[in-house]
Amino acid sequence: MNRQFFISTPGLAALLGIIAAAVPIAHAQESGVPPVEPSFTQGEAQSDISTLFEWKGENPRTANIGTIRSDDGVEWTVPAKTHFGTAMKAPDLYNEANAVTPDRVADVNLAQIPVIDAGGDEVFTAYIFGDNYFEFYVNGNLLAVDPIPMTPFNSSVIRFKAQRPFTIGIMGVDWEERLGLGFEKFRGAVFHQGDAGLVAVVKDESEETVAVTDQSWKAQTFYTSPLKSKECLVLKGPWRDSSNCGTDDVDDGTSHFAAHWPIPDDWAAADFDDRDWPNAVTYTNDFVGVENKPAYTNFTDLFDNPSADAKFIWSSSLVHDNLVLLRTTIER
Ligand SMILES: [Ca+2]
Ligand SMILES: [Ca+2]
Ligand SMILES: [Ca+2]
Ligand SMILES: [Ca+2]
Repeated sequence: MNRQFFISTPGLAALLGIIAAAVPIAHAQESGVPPVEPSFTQGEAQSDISTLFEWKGENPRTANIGTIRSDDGVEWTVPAKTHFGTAMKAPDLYNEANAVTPDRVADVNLAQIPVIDAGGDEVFTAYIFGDNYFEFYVNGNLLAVDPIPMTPFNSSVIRFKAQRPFTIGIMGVDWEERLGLGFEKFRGAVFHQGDAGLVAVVKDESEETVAVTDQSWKAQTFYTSPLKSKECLVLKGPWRDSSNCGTDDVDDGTSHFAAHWPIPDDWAAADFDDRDWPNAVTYTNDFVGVENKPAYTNFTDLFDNPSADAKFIWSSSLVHDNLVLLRTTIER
């Protein structure tokens, strides 16, 4: 999100990326799991382009999707196949597009938020800020999707009934304007590398925090781009490491590559085996760049609570990894 950070200090960003990636790579190598080879596409998607959402306010952006065929003949939806058109939209914590702009969480009337039945009697409340889009599952059931695929930056509150233990699955998508390439058109840069990040807090009915996003979550990437070459992507066990691929904006990115992996049908289920997925990588608020986003900063007592600090999480590349699946289990 903080484009200036990447533009002005690419060396530092790369160094931080290497440091952030070092620990999980070691873990993944130890697991001895053979890597899953991706399908590669090259260039911008040109087929089945449609608009999911158009933001016409300040800094107007359009969230499109499209399809692109890989070398091996598989058709991929980019940036992601979503349930945006069919699923319930997550209620707003903060959303300029719906004129929901509370100054603090105390101004949010939780009683007005519908409680979704996810199987159980205990009521939980999840607060989520995702750059840019998320779909929220409990025990494999899709409860709600982010109402804003790209911008304006928004945050959501989802209430549901469940029984402990239960598994939360979140599909996170870093949206793009150059479909299939992961590039944005941003402040005059026509091939700008956008970045991601997601933070969430889950509380029980007594306001006790039962989960925050941190490195104990599992995170696996299923779509990564732009890659300046296929070879810059390094597979180490289940680790899909793009740290050699460069995060600078380019003048012409139309020949860059993307890597795609098929998403397991049951990835969000409680009994899906995620032991071989890498742990999530955490990123600081500064690195993600949220200081100018009230959808986050109006709720720092939620997201930056000193006794239960939710971290921004993602896979090893906040820039290249554009479709990341995240999982955690809330124990008894
Ligand atoms: Ca969003
Ligand atoms: Ca983004
Ligand atoms: Ca935090
Ligand atoms: Ca990206």
